[in-house]
Amino acid sequence: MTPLPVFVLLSLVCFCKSDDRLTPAKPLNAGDKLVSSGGVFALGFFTPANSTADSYIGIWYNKIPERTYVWVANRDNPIKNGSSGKLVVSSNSDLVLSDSQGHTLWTTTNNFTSATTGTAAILLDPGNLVIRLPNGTGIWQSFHYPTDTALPDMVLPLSTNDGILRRLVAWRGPDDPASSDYSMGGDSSSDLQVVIWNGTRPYWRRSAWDGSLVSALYQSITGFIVTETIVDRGGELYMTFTVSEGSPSMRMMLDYKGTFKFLVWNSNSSSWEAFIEHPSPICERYAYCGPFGYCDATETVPKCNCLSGFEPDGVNFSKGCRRKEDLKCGKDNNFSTLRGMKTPDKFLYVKNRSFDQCTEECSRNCSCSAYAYANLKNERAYANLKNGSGDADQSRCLIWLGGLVDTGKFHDGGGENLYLRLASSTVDKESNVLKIILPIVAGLLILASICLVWICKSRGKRRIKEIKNKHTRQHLQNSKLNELENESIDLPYICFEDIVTAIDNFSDYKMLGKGGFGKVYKGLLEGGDATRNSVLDWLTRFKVIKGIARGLLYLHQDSRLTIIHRDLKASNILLDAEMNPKISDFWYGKDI
Ligand SMILES: *[C@@H]1O[C@H](CO)[C@@H](O)[C@H](O)[C@H]1NC(C)=O
Ligand SMILES: *[C@@H]1O[C@H](CO)[C@@H](O)[C@H](O)[C@H]1NC(C)=O
Ligand SMILES: *[C@@H]1O[C@H](CO)[C@@H](O)[C@H](O)[C@H]1NC(C)=O
Ligand SMILES: *[C@@H]1O[C@H](CO)[C@@H](O)[C@H](O)[C@H]1NC(C)=O
Ligand SMILES: *[C@@H]1O[C@H](CO)[C@@H](O)[C@H](O)[C@H]1NC(C)=O
Ligand SMILES: *[C@@H]1O[C@H](CO)[C@@H](O)[C@H](O)[C@H]1NC(C)=O
Ligand SMILES: *[C@@H]1O[C@H](CO)[C@@H](O)[C@H](O)[C@H]1NC(C)=O
Ligand SMILES: *[C@@H]1O[C@H](CO)[C@@H](O)[C@H](O)[C@H]1NC(C)=O
Ligand SMILES: *[C@@H]1O[C@H](CO)[C@@H](O)[C@H](O)[C@H]1NC(C)=O
Ligand SMILES: *[C@@H]1O[C@H](CO)[C@@H](O)[C@H](O)[C@H]1NC(C)=O
Ligand SMILES: CC(=O)N[C@H]1CO[C@H](CO)[C@@H](O)[C@@H]1O
Repeated sequence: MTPLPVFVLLSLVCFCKSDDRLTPAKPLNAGDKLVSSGGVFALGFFTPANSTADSYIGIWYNKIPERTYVWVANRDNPIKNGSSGKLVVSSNSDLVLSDSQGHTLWTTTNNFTSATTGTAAILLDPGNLVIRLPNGTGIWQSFHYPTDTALPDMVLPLSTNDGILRRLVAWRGPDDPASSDYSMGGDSSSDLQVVIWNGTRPYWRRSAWDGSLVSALYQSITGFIVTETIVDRGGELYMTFTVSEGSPSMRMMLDYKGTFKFLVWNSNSSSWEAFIEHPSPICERYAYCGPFGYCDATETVPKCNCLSGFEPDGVNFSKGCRRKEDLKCGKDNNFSTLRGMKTPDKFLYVKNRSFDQCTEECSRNCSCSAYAYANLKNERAYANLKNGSGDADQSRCLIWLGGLVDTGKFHDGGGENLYLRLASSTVDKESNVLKIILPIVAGLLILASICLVWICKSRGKRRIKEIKNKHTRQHLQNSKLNELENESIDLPYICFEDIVTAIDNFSDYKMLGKGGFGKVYKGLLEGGDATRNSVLDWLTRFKVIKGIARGLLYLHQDSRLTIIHRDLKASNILLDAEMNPKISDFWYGKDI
């Protein structure tokens, strides 16, 4: 008779101290809950606010007063009618939820038939419920079966190689955990992009992965950092995010309206605050601006615009944009470089191509309207590759045949170069003039400066000779001579390393364009530019104008080559540090 009270007492002790695990001997009954060892998350039965008597098994934040569910086991099969459910670890190492009539409402499908009496289901502090065999091997985890929420360090595969669809699927309503039509996950046709689906139709799409690991970064005044990344594990892409130590609770979720949100818990206001939302603004919705239109986030109020070389087709963007000038197949086409773009959808992913081969791939096919290129194996990605794909192809050549839909322009320096095919004349009219002319001008300038240096040097040397002759008996210091020799060069000397630094080692995103004479990059020398762009008072302007006139007179009359400029305009006038104008971009031809 005596052992029984002791047993009852023991099990009472067990329940008073919230446990973090279930075992075959200890099921979870209505009213019980598991609490992770650090007290961060809790798992138990719940009935949503404003709902009927249906109840569910879920995981929620244990310390946050506003009840927030991050995972629901039986979202599409609730425990009906106030019946009391029961969650047990079965003899074949599965979690099984059943109602009071004994109907199975939800179960995992491990079906381990070997003897596994010591199996336990444990709720961990990151919010992950895992099933572990007695020897510690994990055989199932809730992080692999997300509902509408992703937590830090949870990994969402963008491809579905194992046949299991892992998407965030939104709740049907604020109080209804059932699966709705909105889901978010990898686009199985390419594995390169994340899409929010409304049923089978895309509702929002992220730009195709370009190899950069950090696609979003948030830093608040309190200094915590969250990085949302895509991880390449041997050719398979995963999306995940991490937060810095000591940061408040954060989660990524798809709400019942189909909006993707990145939320942080503000303990001061005791509420969740969204710091990233998609689609937002409205023109970010999938294909909202029509073919060849794009959502321009660089505008104060983001709105649809047409890609360069295109004009609206009709009064609004419902039909997108049409070419200002039709393409003639095979000849007379050029590519215009659009920077900071979200790559359009419906691309063809051509494997194993260099940049030039990718250009060629698009040039030679008349129906190709654009291309974009990235090297997925950039340094950061490479350093983070887990069992990197070795020599596997890391090029990402995307080409578009036909219309460009769902394009955008980012306001924050994100995005990549999109090379858009246009009729040559359109390209010229648009922006390419500078790109073609600049290298020529640069070449001419270099030639001119070499001549100048040579002339000055020989003059200087002659002068030095004269001085030497004149003052043969005078004691002339060597230093004076050197000074004279140096004085004759009035051009700034810039070493190659500085140029490499200024243009980020010939980085693609510093490239303005490509012309017949080579590539043109935009660079800022250390300590250069951007301080004087507001000092153009009228006196300075007048000085500039006079300088230009003087320069023109020289070109037209006084120069030995008698040059006619033919393209004098503001963008061809360069200013030096003293605001002296320099005329650039002139031609010398025998025919004029
Ligand atoms: C329940 O519904 C009422 C009215 O529809 C609403 O005002 C209230 O905020 C809801 N409560 C919760 C917790 O959603
Ligand atoms: C729910 O309970 C009510 C009364 O208790 C009963 O009439 C009804 O059939 C039950 N519904 C289900 C689905 O079990
Ligand atoms: C579990 O495995 C056994 C033997 O492999 C099989 O007979 C049984 O149908 C399986 N049960 C489930 C629920 O899959
Ligand atoms: C643990 O046990 C399972 C089943 O008995 C076995 O498959 C697995 O290899 C074991 N793991 C380790 C680390 O021993
Ligand atoms: C999602 O699709 C349904 C029809 O399939 C439509 O009624 C609804 O407006 C769509 N939602 C959004 C946000 O566009
Ligand atoms: C909460 O309030 C404290 C004190 O006013 C402030 O230092 C802290 O930055 C606030 N935290 C947030 C997340 O606003
Ligand atoms: C765009 O214009 C078409 C034709 O004029 C019209 O039917 C459609 O409703 C308009 N769409 C919007 C969003 O204004
Ligand atoms: C362009 O490429 C597509 C896809 O590879 C192909 O179907 C089409 O025939 C090509 N067109 C030409 C003119 O080469
Ligand atoms: C993969 O990584 C693990 C640990 O990082 C290492 O032990 C293993 O050798 C790697 N495999 C390959 C094929 O590189
Ligand atoms: C890529 O193409 C080169 C030839 O251009 C070939 O040698 C190499 O094997 C290819 N790599 C892959 C991964 O297909
Ligand atoms: C700058 C540039 O790429 N120009 C090319 C424009 O297209 C014509 C004809 O295809 C080419 O000859 C030019 O080189």
